Amino acid sequence: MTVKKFYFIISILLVSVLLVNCSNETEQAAEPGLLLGFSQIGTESAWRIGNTRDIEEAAENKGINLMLENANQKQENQIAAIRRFIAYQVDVIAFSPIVEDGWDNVLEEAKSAGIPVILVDRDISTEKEGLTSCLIGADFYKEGFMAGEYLVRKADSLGLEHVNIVEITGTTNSTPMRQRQAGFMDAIAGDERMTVIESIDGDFLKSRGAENMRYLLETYGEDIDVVYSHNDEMTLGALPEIENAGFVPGKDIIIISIDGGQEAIDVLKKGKINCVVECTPKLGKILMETAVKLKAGESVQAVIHPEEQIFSDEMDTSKISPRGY
Ligand code: GYE
Repeated sequence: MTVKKFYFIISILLVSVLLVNCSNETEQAAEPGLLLGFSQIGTESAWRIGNTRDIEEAAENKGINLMLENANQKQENQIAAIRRFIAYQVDVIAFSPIVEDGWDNVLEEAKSAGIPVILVDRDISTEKEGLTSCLIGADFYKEGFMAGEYLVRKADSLGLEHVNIVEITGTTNSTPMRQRQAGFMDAIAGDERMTVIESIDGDFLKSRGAENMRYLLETYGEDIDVVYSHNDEMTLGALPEIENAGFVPGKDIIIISIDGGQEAIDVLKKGKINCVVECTPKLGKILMETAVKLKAGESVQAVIHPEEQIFSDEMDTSKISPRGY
């Protein structure tokens, strides 16, 4: 083959690779006209920050225009954001309700404006029908249940006779708080060794995890066998307090957390956390696909739960791949 012929074949190959890439890109940017308003709760955790990033990336990949508003942990800011989305006449509204109650009025307004609403991550509680189109988020009951099942196995393996548990919960009246508690309680209900000595609201915040842990240690000291914390942030706040009080987390006190962010997984690998139940924040892709369907007037699945797993000292933790949040 001559050098000329060689370069000719190479350039034909390059052009075809470019063409294939271009057609993929146009396929991805299929919805340039769709305007999606999304009200995010805030920036309280690595989970939340990862969730926001994932939603931004997914919107970009699909060519969807995203109006993103951060409510800084306040329901009134979320309500105001939804009202702005209605005034802008967005095609679809999505939001992660910080708590379950108090959404009827603003959602009635969205309904009257004919704008479909997607619940992301958390649910609402309402007597009214048809205010929202669907919910995309984790099965929090199952997460709590898996945490409880782990504890029963752990108590078996250590041969414990009495197990005193303190629970640091997420924001009162939020879906993950209610369901993670209910699932956990149901999983340990039949086990007479288990006693929850106190449940306390840590609002999903690291600072509140620390503050509550200090109080719990002052009150119950060495009677505490287990800390069940509803998210990694509160767990990461609680751990230094446990160490300062002279206990070894993961050994003297069993530590159970939820979310599965990288920082908590690194601590699990060091043995200071015993179990982390995964809750994935990667809801962006399915959110965008659902928004496209709703704009087109298609029906969507009422509840979509992502698959989740459990990471614990029962497994080879060195095999856990990077978490991405
Ligand atoms: O577990 C926590 C957060 O609603 C699942 O909110 C979410 C929770 C998550 O900020 O870290």
